[in-house]
Amino acid sequence: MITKKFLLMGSMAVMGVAFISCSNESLFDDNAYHKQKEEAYTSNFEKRYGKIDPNQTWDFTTDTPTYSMVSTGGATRAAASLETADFTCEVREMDIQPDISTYIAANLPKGQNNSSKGRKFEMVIGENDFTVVPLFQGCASYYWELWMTVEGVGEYKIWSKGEGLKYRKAGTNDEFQTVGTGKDGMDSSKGPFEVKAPSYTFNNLPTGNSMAFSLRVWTSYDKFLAYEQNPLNEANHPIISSSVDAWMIDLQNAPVPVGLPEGYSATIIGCEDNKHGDNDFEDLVFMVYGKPVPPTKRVEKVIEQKSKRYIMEDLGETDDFDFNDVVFDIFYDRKEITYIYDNADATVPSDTQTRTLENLGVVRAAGGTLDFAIKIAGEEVWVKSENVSKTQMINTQPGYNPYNVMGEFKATGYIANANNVSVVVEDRGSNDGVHSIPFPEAGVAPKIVAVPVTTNWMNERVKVPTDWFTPKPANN
Ligand SMILES: [Ca+2]
Ligand SMILES: [Ca+2]
Ligand SMILES: [Ca+2]
Repeated sequence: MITKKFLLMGSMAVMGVAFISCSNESLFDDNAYHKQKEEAYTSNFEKRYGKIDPNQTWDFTTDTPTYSMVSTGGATRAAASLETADFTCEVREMDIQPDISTYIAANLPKGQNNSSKGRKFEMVIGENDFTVVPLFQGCASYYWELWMTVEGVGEYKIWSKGEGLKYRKAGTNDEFQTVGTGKDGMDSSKGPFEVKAPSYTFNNLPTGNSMAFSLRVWTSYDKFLAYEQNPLNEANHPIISSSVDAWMIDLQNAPVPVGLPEGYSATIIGCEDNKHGDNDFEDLVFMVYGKPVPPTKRVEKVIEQKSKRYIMEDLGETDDFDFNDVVFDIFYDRKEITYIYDNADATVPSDTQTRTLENLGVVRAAGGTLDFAIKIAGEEVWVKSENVSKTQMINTQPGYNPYNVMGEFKATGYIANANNVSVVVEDRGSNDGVHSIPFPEAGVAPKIVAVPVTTNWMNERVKVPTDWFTPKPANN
């Protein structure tokens, strides 16, 4: 949510100037004042970097796209159910032997990052039936449902947290205890356990189609109830934690469970329920089995994007030229590309899907002591004083973090060729108002320049080196 507070205060300050100047004999001309500051800046800039070539432009970036693996999983999406297919699902109860909880205790220790134990995946539906069985439910305060998404069919809810799942310490005659919908899950360090679990056997799903799993996660059971009452309210929508977004992994070294009938194989899947979570992948562990189990496909997602870094001199100190008073990156022409492979070892994808993403701005540093607002296409998108103290210099001291994220904003309307960015800065004096710094025209002393995002900005009060601004010959 962007507020307009900053600019309102700015215009009030300008009104203050007008009032004071009217009541004063010496007429104070705001434009003249800023013009004088501009001239002083140009003069200081040329003293430092030499005479500016009238053809010199200030965008030093190239147009090369970059690729990066998608690291974040479930974006919040609208939950929709399409139970239109004529497949069948038979529910039974299944006894799970203690070998599974022994495996989980050894391989998915609670609270450890276990993401290297498996991979994100899809499955391919075969001609035979297959069965989904929840095996283990860790202790977690979130509430979730296990869903299946089948290409060409839709989404189908398989199971909800706690439903029909019972366990007891192995080798005892204790009563089986139920697992609830809250924190009262199974603690793998207190096992091994014998488990009675519901099993869901699917028949007649379309052979050859892709299938993926997801958890729909609500931060509490109350949130889920709010969703049930008002599913149209976006605030009640679940987070989607999916097997194609690496929130569920097919465990690579898992055993075939003791007691599966002859000839059957199984894939055991660990789930993480929280995108800011511990990645222990033991919040839910379930298996898919069949004769054979539906084969797993490898899925990879990458983001292709172009980028520019804008670094800025805020006119606070006209002889400073560290160009780190505002540093932000814009990622544009963004696409998420999903590569789908026939099997885990394939090197050539059998299918790709592309989704267009919104332009993204990331604020990296703010090495000035004046308040400022970043504008994209004339829209205010980020204000320093709404996020940190305006006088604080952030991430510009030696050893600063070049990947720091001070803030993010949607860069809707950004046009890379036009460099339609500007920064509105509060002036030094309390009555000086604000002034807007656009991306500079060719040949003027720049206060903003665009550089590749791989270019590091200056440490505090270190001038940008002269060769950055060496005049370049005019186009051809
Ligand atoms: Ca977890
Ligand atoms: Ca500066
Ligand atoms: Ca600075």
